[in-house]
Order: sequence, then structure tokens, then C-alpha cells
Amino acid sequence: MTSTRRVIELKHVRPGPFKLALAQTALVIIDMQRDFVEPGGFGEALGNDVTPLLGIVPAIADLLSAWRKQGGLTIHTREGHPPDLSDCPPSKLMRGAPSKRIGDDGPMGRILIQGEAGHSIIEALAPHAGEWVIDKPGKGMFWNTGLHERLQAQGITHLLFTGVTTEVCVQTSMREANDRGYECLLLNDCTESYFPDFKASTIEMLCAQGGIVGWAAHDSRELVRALAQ
Ligand code: C5J
Repeated sequence: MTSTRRVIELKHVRPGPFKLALAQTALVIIDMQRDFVEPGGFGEALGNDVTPLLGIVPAIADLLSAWRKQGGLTIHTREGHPPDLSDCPPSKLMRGAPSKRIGDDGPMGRILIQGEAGHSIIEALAPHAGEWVIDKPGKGMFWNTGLHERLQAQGITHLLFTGVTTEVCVQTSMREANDRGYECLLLNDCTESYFPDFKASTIEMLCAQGGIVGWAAHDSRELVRALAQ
């Protein structure tokens, strides 16, 4: 169980300290699915080198382990669609010129389709019983998922963001969360992009202007240390 009284203040964070009460905070892990981080999936079909994305797994795993020991709420998201693609708008299906489109057969099954091997979360970060797994058809975690209502019912006010990719699903979800009134922190060593410049720019944008979207921590170590105390 989460300690209802425990409050942590992180100091090595921009634009300034970030205070969180464990009982009102959820750790969010965005789309750490095989389709995005392993060869043969959607990320590679779009022409990307997916190898850098696996580099953040140890940092997320350490944070997740420390978070689980405190009984904190963890939310895993998965981007994808049912086999009949009924919630995939034609605009998303036809966008770009990928080598394979959503729903096509690949080495890990049909790309971004629920129930296929590529859609699953990587083994190292596999959800535990009781953790929330949110299937989302879009880039943001609130669109068409019912997540806001569940978070409200749970009294969650603060969200800690990790996962991939920084400038697409992570940023979209953080902006959606900010607009709904959540205090959001991005853990920079726990997020990655196929484009290093996009990651850096996204972090700058999110915490600029006094934290226009939220806060950014250079790394997760201060939080992991605080959780262990
Ligand atoms: C993308 C994601 N990049 N999880 N999805 O299409 O960021």
C-alpha cells in the first residue's frame, strides 16, 4: 500500500523544485512496446533506427522497481488498434510512406494490432497485476481511453512521465494531462526519441516559460534515491 503521508521534493528539476505526494501520484510508462523499440516493428517500418530506444530500459526498470516497493500506482500505455482497425482513422493509416503500414504482417505479427507479439510491452517492463494497462488508439493517453475519469476517481493529481517517443506519444500525453490540470514531470533519462534533437527540443519546450507544460528532471536518480529512503 502507498503511504498516504509521504511527500517527496525533487530539487534537480527545471524550472524549479517539484513536490509530489506518493498517494496522489502515478508513474506513467508510455508505449514501451516491442513495435516501437525492437527491430521489425512500427518504428523500424517508418524508417527509424530503433536501437537507441532500448538504452532507457535500465533507468525505467530501476524507477519502476523503487516505485513498486512504495506501492505507487503505475500506468502502462500501449498504442494500437483492434484487428478490424475500427478505431484507426484513415488519416493515421495512410500517413507517410512506411515500408509496412499499421495492420500489415511483420516479423512480430500484424503491426500495432492488439494481441500481436509486437503490440506487447517488452519483457523487462512487463506490467504486474494491479497496474493499469491503457490501450490507446492515438498518440495521447487521454483520447478515447477513459483514463481521466479513472485518475480522478483515484485522486491522482501528479504524473511522472517516462517512455517513448519523447516528442510524439510522451509529449502529446503530457500536454493532454497538463490541460486537464495534472502536475506533470518528465524524467529525461527515462524517455527517448529516434531523433536526438527532437528529444532535446521537446524537453526545452515543455519546461520553458516557467513550466508551461510541466517540469523536467535531468535524470531519475534523485527520485529513486528519495523513494529508497
Ligand atoms: C509514435 C509513439 N511515435 N509511441 N508513437 O508513433 O511515440
